[in-house]
Amino acid sequence: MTQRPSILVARAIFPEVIERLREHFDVETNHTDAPFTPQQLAERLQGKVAVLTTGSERIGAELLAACPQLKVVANIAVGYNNFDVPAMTAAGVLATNTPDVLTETTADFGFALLMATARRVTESEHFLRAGLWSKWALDMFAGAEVHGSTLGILGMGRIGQGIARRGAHGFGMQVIYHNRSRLDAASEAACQARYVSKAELLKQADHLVLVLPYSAESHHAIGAAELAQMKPTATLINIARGGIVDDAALAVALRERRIAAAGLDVFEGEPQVHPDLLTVPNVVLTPHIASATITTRKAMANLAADNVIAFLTQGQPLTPLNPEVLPKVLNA
Ligand code: 8YV
Repeated sequence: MTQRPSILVARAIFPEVIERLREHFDVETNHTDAPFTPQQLAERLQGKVAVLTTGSERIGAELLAACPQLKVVANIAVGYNNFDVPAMTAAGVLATNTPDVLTETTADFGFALLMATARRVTESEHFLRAGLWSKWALDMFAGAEVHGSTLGILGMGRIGQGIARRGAHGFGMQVIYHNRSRLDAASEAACQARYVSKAELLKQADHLVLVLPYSAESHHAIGAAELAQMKPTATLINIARGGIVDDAALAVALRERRIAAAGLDVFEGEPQVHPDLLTVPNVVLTPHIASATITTRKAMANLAADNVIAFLTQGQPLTPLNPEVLPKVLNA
């Protein structure tokens, strides 16, 4: 009997997805769900041909050199800044991610965070829970208008377009966006979005939502200089990645009311959060949950599993990031 391939699932995922993987492979799981250190990950990967990862596992040249049997790394995430894709390609290791299945759920959350931030939902709840509500007042927790306002989107991929559609069609917002490349006319029309420069976006947006991938280029795309260009009444929403915003500069801008409020689902160095963000009242903070519905998280885990199964059994991954390695890996 030929030996079944061995694979690792680096974090706890849904039991039914593990069962599907076990129909094809010997599967090692992470029972405790504690993220592995780089050294533990390298040890666990000895003899494994595949691994399902999340944003907490970094895959770079050093790890790849220590794991010569590895053929495929399937990220349970659409973002893949935890991968060094050129190093994976050089090592002949396939990388996959989970696009599409989380688009609408993540756009829903982007809008939820925008509304909670603009309308001061968590700030007013903290006030109420603290027993501070003694009388109603006309201007109590008066926030910013959402309907009819100007929605700015930085990064106009699938999720950015989902947020734009919600803003334009659901809330009658004027949608402006900036992106590395301009959308085609049909896509702009579908979300009623107008392309502007980054400077115009910062200047005009009442609510600015960040949905761009993290890279060296987008590191601190929003820092003190950019925050200074925004309206003092504006809100900033980050559902993309920590590191795109300079969190220290944002905390200063929030404290000094240079912008009205922020909603953050992602942080530089998460799960650590900049201590100054924890003490300013005008920020809504959530622990990287934009794609977190059971339906969507299952779809993401299943797509990562399908990538590994389809690649290792048929040589055809569903959503490869570096398909150019396929001939090399398949002929190895
Ligand atoms: C993931 C995300 O849940 O898909 C992404 O890029 O940020 C989230 O949806 C998270 O990265 C876990 O891997």
